[in-house]
Amino acid sequence: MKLNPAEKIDIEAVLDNLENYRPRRKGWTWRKVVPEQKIGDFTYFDTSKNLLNNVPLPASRSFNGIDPQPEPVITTEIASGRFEDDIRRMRMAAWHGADHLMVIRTAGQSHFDGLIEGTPEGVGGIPITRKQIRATRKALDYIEDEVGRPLNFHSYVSGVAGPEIAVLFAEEGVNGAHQDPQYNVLYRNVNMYRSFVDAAVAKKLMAGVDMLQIDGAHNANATARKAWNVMPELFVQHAINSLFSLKVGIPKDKIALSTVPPAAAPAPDLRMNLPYAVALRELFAGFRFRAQQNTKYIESSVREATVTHTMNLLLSKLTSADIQSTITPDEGRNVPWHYYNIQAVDTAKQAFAAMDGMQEMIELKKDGSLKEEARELKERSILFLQEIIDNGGYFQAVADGFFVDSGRYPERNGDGISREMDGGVAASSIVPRDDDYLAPVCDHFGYNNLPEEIDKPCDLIDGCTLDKPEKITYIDELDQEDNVEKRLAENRPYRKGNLLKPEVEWSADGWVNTTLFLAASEDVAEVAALKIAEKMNLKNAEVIHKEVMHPAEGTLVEVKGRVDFAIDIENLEIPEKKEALPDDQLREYVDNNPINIVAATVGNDEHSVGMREIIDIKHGGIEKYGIKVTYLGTSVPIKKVVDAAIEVNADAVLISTIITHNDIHRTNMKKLHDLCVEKGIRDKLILIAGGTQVNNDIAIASGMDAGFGRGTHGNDVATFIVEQKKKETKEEG
Ligand code: Z97
Repeated sequence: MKLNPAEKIDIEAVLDNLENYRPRRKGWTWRKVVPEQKIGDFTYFDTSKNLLNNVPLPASRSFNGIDPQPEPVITTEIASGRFEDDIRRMRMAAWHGADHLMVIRTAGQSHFDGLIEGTPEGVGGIPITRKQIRATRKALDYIEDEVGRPLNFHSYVSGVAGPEIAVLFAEEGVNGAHQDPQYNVLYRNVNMYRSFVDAAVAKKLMAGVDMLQIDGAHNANATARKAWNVMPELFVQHAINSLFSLKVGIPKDKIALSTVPPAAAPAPDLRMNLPYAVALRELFAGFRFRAQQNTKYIESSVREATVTHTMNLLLSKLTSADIQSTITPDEGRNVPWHYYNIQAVDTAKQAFAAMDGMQEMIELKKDGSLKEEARELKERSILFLQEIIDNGGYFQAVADGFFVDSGRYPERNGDGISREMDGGVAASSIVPRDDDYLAPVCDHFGYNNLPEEIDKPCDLIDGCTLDKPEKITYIDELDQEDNVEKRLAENRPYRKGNLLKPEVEWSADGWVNTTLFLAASEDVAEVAALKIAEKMNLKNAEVIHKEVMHPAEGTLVEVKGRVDFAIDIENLEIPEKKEALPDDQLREYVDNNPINIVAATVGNDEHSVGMREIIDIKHGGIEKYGIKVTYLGTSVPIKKVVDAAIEVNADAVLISTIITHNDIHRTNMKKLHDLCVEKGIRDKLILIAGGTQVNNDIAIASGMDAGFGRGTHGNDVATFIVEQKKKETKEEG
């Protein structure tokens, strides 16, 4: 299947014949970095290969649509819960520049003790299943062909079913995963021994298919009461997982440290986070760094989250990031809006483009407080490790509550997470392998009593599922009611038919977001906003953000709510889209064919702003293309306009009417047309009218060649004039 950029991805086609889908590659892919390249008018030093299909940043309009792609892999975390909707988001994210698509299912995956088949939504959340993973990887194959860049698909290996999940991921070509036994122990209360045994098995499988691994240290940041104090511990957590992974067989360049700046403004962000980032990169040189925004400080303000994200991007640039994760402000809003995923990807792309080549100009100081603080952090973390050893080792340290304590080591506040050695999920479930233990499968960890003459363990059974995917038992669905086919049937009219509803989380869910400013205190504004939402017919309305502008003068409120109607797109009258010509083309034409126009605000109208916006060079008006404008001012009689046009031998006349009563705008246009006819110059002149009440149809009906209403820019008018002139030349020729 080849995707057509003008059409939606066909989810039903993705699901078709899924039982026979095989991943076309396994393992992680980095971007193709180009050390120096020319993109548009500029030379870039820190970019990677351009995309084939893409959506550039809005401001690229002024730069010929360029879309420089930064060096680091860019992550977006997609978590609608429905993989069929995630796929559509992934496509949008990929077009904007994401190439690491992370999916976390809505259930704590580690609460499932085994694998689930099919695509259930269940109660209490959605598990990872083979069908969703396979469909997603298959869709990503199409999407990566479309954007022209490999896309890494990523999920999480955790919980007691971790090893099974690792097998599943290895079979299905998942390219990266979080795997850190400390996560299970600290946050999911899985028995500590079991967690480390499982981790060895899972890591071995991940290594076998070249997957990238991300650790779980960021969780201490998000959990600790004073996250900036856990910096020494974060190093310790990274060290434990990284060394363990190396020993199991994952190569260094596939081990990524999940690093999150532990503080955020209003704390003195850089002064705390920069020494930390520097120390981490020094201590763990050779490993990879996955930088992510700290979710702990994300409140409901999109603006605030974006600034924190941007400051974090500066840190990544000043130190390094192999993978730059992007977090959406939805963490603070509890609704995974597509567009925040996309906007966060854009934030990273924009900030990295802005900072391109920065290291050529500035350098971090090698002495002074930065160096001293980095050194101190390293010392504290090494002492922490030493204490763990002196205290009886890792397991004892966990039991003694060493981890996620809010004190800055060696200080301890006694609020760390403590787990019992013989407690937790699946305690006492480890069984020693018998002397004659034999597992005839590849990428198997630990003791295996294999016959000596064998090449590959799975030769004994004529291949395992990693070698021979046809041996995988594919179960399509377990539940005939709770499955993707039912969901797709329900929203098919919206996806494939003519109906359209706003959406946020899932296809056609009807959610909208409204922003209100209310001149009232916070408490009043919140309740009032819900009342207003009710009157606007929004169902299930909820305040998702409020910001005090002043305790008494007013509050900004964002409300989400659901609409229960749909629009039939067949009934929409969609105006023909007129694209403005690119600036370069307009300028070139006018250079070779000088254009001369007369402009005025006519009648008794003193409003000149609209007309000025269209002609003035400062506002991107038509002057900037070299068009010569004779501006006559405001309240100009039509006769004077026509006389001036004759005098300067104008190519076009622009009139504007803002204030209108008794249809004066129509009268003025007709008058202009009639007078031009009377003077015998109508054929030679392009007549254009503008104003708030004017549109193209009204203007044409009133004898003009074109009319422009609200939202018009200089380039729209210039394009019309240039195209008319071209037409005339053709007709004459
Ligand atoms: C991220 N923003 O960076 P369960 N293993 C590890 C984890 O960190 C997680 C899981 C497993 C975050 C995303 C937090 N991390 C969310 C090392 C989750 C997930 O499905 O919650 O049981 O495990 O990725």
